[in-house]
Amino acid sequence: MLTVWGRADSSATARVMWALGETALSCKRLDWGGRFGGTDDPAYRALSPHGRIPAITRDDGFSLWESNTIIRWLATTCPEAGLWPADEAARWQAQAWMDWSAALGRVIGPVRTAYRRPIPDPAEMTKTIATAAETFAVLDNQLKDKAFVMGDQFSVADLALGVIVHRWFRIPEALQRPDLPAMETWYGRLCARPAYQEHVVARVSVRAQTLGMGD
Ligand SMILES: N[C@@H](CCC(=O)N[C@@H](CS)C(=O)NCC(=O)O)C(=O)O
Repeated sequence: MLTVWGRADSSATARVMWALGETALSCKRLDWGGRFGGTDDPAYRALSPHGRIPAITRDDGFSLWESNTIIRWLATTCPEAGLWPADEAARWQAQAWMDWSAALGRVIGPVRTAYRRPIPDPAEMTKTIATAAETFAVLDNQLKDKAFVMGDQFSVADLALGVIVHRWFRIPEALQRPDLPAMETWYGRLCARPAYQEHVVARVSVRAQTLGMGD
């Protein structure tokens, strides 16, 4: 049995739970990190050296940390799920998109900080959204003539990027985020996947949204 250590509303945990939902592997998840604590426990640090969530463990002692690495492991452990492109070029391009996902993470953070301030500064919101849009436009361009990041086949690249893009579409519409139509169409395709609905849409940024912050 596989165990995922991480609270369900963490974006990195949601990414792994979504990936698991795309495979036939069963798992249990332990609430860990954030308000649940536990990340400084020495036993947890042995699993996750940086004390971050998620980590996974298997009953035979195997363990892993870093969500994108866990996704790579899952994709190669469950080849029948078809998440790991068979073609060599597509496989390595997918790795590049996975690594590049960190660039999206870096630009969406300041946007969220700006619009969640008790008294938001309109100039800060406009500037951070414009900066983020330049980076998100790179993904929009990649998706222009494709169903998924690597083409027709859903893959690890979509798994690495889909949670961060969910955060983009959580930016309140009133803040006039620029249109990125190919990315929006792709986001619609992700939203049609049950595992994405269950582990990402229903979990990530839900709390702030119910507070009316549109997060
Ligand atoms: N690059 C790491 C990032 C891990 C990370 O920063 N996780 C956040 C949650 S999304 C965390 O552990 N925050 C502290 C906490 O929840 O206690 C990964 O993808 O696994």
